[in-house]
Amino acid sequence: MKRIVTFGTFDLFHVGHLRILDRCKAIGDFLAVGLSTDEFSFQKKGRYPIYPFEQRMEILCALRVVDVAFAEDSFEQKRQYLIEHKADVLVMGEDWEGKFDNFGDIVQVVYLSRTPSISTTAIVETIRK
Ligand code: C2G
Repeated sequence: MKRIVTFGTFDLFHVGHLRILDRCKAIGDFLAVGLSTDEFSFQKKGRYPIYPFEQRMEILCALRVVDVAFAEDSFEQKRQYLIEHKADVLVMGEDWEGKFDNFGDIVQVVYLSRTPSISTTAIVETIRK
């Protein structure tokens, strides 16, 4: 049972999110997703998500490829999350390339290419116009 863990805000869920989750699941047998809380998202991005945590959680848990999702409150707790969820592999989009290599002592760290030309920020801008 190869356990994959990934993290994200997954706001305004789009195919870029779906594809990386699909690719995470294809690497192993069990996928646990750390979902950024609203507060943590604010710390990361300087704005609150459009969809509140509960709705982002509901969408994630409805996906066939997601086996479990949990709250991600901070970067500082990431090692603890990985241990708690018995991660074998930490997978992140390439925008995080290198940022999580320090967990290489407990998990394999994999960075996957992002889906081009789609992002929550771009969607928000388009809607605003
Ligand atoms: N992603 C992607 N392609 C896109 C957009 C996003 O592959 N077009 C990936 C990101 O690389 C990330 C995941 O989808 O791995 C979730 O993206 P976000 O919700 O933007 O998550 P982020 O803000 O990067 O949070 O501790 C890590 C953070 O919680 C990651």
